[in-house]
Amino acid sequence: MAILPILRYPDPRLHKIAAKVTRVDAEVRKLIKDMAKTMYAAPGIGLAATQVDIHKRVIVLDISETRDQLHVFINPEVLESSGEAECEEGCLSVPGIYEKVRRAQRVRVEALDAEGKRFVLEAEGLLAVCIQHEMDHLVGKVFVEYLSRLKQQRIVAKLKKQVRQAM
Ligand code: GNR
Ligand code: NI
Repeated sequence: MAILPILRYPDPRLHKIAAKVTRVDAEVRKLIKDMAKTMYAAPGIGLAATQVDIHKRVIVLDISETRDQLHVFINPEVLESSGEAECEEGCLSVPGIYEKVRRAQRVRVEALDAEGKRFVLEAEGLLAVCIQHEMDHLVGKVFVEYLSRLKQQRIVAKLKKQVRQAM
């Protein structure tokens, strides 16, 4: 298993559109293992393949305190969403930035699991937030794009400063 490098906003590769997985084969299962390892090491509660520069519709997620409840979503689709909720979000591709984002409160999602078996999950709360955040990554959207232009500019400046100071 490998820890993969995570792309950082405003890397243009974060805006690529992920393609549907046509077969859940050994290569996809290897990707899932590497993504899980990368997410746990970061540490984060979710990771989309886009963030590790693999443009396939694959998400891993674990919101448990114990870090032992891995969820895998391949080709996820939202069947239904309802309500509104605001949550302070962060992103491994936007390190150190936390901002409130409004999303649906509940989502019903259909996806394939790591074995390629279809399932439907009803989520609310943090799980619903995280699923929507990760599904946005798969269509090239980063959470800061919900914020004002001014806030986005400030975030880019702050991230550039972080990179400069790390050199
Ligand atoms: O680790 C993460 N925490 C988080 C907190 C609030 C809302 C969404 C998230 S997802 C994020 C990991 C990540 O960047 N996934 O794409
Ligand atoms: Ni993210």
